Amino acid sequence: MARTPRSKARAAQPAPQGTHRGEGGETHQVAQEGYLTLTTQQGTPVADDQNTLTQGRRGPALMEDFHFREKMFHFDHERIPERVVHARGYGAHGYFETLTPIPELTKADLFQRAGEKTPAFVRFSTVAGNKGSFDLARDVRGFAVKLYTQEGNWDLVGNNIPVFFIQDAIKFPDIIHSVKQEPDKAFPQAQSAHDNFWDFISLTPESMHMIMWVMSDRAIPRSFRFMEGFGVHTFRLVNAEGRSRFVKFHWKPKLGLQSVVWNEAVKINGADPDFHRRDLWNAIKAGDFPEWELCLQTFDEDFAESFDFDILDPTKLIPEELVPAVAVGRLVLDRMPENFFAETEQVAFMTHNIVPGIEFSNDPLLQGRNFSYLDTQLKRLGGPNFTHLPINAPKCPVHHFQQDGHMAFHNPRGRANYEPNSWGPKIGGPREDPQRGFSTLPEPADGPKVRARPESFADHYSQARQFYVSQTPVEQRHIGDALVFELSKCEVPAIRLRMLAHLQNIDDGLARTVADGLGEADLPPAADAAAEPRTDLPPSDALSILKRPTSFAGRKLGILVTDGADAELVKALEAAALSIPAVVEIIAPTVGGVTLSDGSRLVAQHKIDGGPSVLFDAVALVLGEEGAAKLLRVPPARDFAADAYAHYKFIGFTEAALPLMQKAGLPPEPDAAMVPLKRPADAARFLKACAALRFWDRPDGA
Ligand code: HDE
Repeated sequence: MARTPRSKARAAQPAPQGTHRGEGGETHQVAQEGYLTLTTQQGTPVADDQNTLTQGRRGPALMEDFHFREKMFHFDHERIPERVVHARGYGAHGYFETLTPIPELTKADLFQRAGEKTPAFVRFSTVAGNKGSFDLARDVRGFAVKLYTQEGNWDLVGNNIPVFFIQDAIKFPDIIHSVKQEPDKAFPQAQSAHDNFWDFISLTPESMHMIMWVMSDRAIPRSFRFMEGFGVHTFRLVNAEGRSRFVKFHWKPKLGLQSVVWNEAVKINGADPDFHRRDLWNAIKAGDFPEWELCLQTFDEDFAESFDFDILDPTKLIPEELVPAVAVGRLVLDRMPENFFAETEQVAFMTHNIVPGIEFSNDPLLQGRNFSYLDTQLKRLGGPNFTHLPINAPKCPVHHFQQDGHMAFHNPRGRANYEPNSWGPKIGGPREDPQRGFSTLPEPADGPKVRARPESFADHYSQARQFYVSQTPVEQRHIGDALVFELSKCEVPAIRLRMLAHLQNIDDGLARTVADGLGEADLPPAADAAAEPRTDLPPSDALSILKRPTSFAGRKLGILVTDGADAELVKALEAAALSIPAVVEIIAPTVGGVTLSDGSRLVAQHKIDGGPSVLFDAVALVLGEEGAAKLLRVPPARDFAADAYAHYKFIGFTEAALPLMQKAGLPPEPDAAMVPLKRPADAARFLKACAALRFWDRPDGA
C-alpha cells in the first residue's frame, strides 16, 4: 500500500492531537497533552489536517469536505492590496513622553503634563518599491507615527526628508507613476534610476530641492534608528484661548544620523534585503530601544510674512538657524508587533487624524492628502470599519452613531442611533461638547475659484542650492555620484540634458561634475527659471549629516575569526563594544565557529559569505596563523577586507591578518583607521576610534 505523506511527516514532527486514520484504515489515538484542539473557523474539531476527503484512496476529492474548502478559501484571500506607495514597511510599538508641557502653544491634551506617556505605533517604509522589495533602495523613507492620545488618534504621517517633490496633490499620481516600475515592462523595481522618473522630474522644476535630498545620503540610511523624521507641511498649534501659531514637526534620533555609501547599499541589498527590518527587530528585542526627540519649529504670521518663501509651499523648509527646533518630548520604540499583518500591514495612517489643539494649514499638498488617506484605507482594508481593528482603534472612549457595514464588530446597543433624540442621557447616546470638541480655527478665506499656483511658490532652485552648499565636500561628492549613476541609467539623452540644464540653476560645479560623469562635453544652457535663483542663502549646518557629532553607540562590530584567534583579544573587543554599548557579531569560516587560542570554542553568527563586511559599521580581523593562511583562498574573506576598506570603515587587525589584507588590495602602510590589534588593551582604543564611523580621508574608497 502507498504511504501517505502523513506517515512520513509524522516522524519528525510533534504528535498532532486528535484522532487520525492510519495506513491500514485503523484509528489511532495520538498525544493530546499540551496541545489545543485544531478546529475550523466555525469551531468544529478537526480530525485530519493532512488528507483531503476523497472517494476511495486514489479517487476524486469530495465537495462536502468543508474543512478543505474553508482552509483553501481563507488562504486564497490572505492578501490585501499592498499600499500604492510605501508598500514596504516595518513597524514598532512604543510611547511618546511629554518632557516640556506647552499649554501656551497648544491645548492638545498630550502636551499638557510633563512625564505623561502616550502609546504610539510607528511604521517606517520605502516609497517606490513593492512590498517584497529590498530595504536599501535609494528612496525617501516614510516615518509615520500614530499617537493614541486621550482625545483621539493623532497621526503624524511624515518622511525622513523635510520637503517634497511637488507642490500640489493633483500631481501625486504622476510622480508616483513615474517612479514605480514602468507600466509596460514592470521594471525596474524600487529604483528611481530610469527614464520615466527622470523624464517627469526634468519636466517638473519644483522637484529640484527634493531631488538634492533624494540624491544625498539621506536616501540610503544605515538604519531606521539613525534617521530624522519630518512632518513636512506647516501645521498650526492652537491654545485654549484660540491663539494659533504655525509649526513644523521634527523627530531627531538620539543615536545621531548615519547613512551607508552607495556601493555598500547595492551589496547590502543582496546580502540582506531585510537589513533595516532586522536592525529594528534586533535592537528592540535586545532592549536597545530607539528614541527620537520631538522638536518643534514654531512661528507666527509676522515671521511667515517676512520669510523668503511661502510657508505653505511643501518644497521649502525653514532653516533651523532661522527658527530653532525646540524639543518638547521623546518617542521611544520598545515593542515589536506580535503579528506583522494584524499590526504593521493593517495600520491605517491618515493625515486627517488630528486632535483639538493641532490643525492643518492651507498647504495644498496636505489638503489633498486629507482626501487620499481615508480613501486608500477603504480600498486596502475593505470596508469602513477599519477603525475597529485593534491597531487602529483609539485607546480613549469612542461614542458615535456610525453603524453597520462590513465586519462591524463594535455594534451599538439600544434604540437610539441618531441625534438629536429625546431619549434622555441614559439611552439617548452621546452628545456634542462645544467646549472639549474639535472646533476649526475660523481662518478667513476668500478669492475666486481658480486652478493656479501662487506666485510665492515660484522659486524652485534657491533652496536646492542652499541644501547643496550646506553639505561637506564628501556629501557633495555623493550627490554628484548619485546623479551620475541615476542619469546614466536613462537611455534618452534629452532627459539627461534637461537635468543638466536644471543643475546649472543650482550649482555650476555640480552641473559640471555631473556632465563629466555622463561624458557630456558641452553643458546645455541653464533652464528657464520661473523666479531668479538666489545664490545668497547661507549654508545651514543642520542640513548636513556629516557635520553632526558621531558615536558608535547602537552600532555593530563584525569580528572575523579563525581557529587559533587570540581569545583574550576577542573578549576585550566584546567588552569594549558592550561598554559603549554596541553590538558584536562573529564571522567565521563555518557557522559552527572556531577554536580560540585558549582552546575554548567560539560560536559564529555568520559563515564568512553570509556575513560580509557591508553588514557592519566596523570590522576586526582577529585571525590565528593557521586559519589566516586558509582564508587567503576564500574570495568572500578577501571581499570582507576589501569592502571594509573601500567603504571607509574602521578596521582592527592582528598581524596574522596582514597577508589577507594585502591580497585584498589594502595599502601596506595602515592608515589612521586601520588599527593594529597587538594586545587586548588595543581593543578599547580601537572602539574609541570607531566612534568616527568612517574615515573619509581614504584616497581610494568606493
Ligand atoms: Fe503619502 N500616501 N501621499 N506622503 N504617505 C500614503 O496612504 C499621498 C506624502 C506618507 O506607513 C498612502 O495608507 C498623497 C507626503 C507615508 O502606512 C496614500 C500625497 C508625505 C505613508 C498616500 C502624499 C507622505 C504614506 C498609501 C501628495 C510626507 C505610509 C498607503 C499629496 C509628509 C504610511 C496609505 C504607512 C502613504 C497619499 C505625499 C508620507 C495613497 C496623495 C508629502 C509615511 O494615501
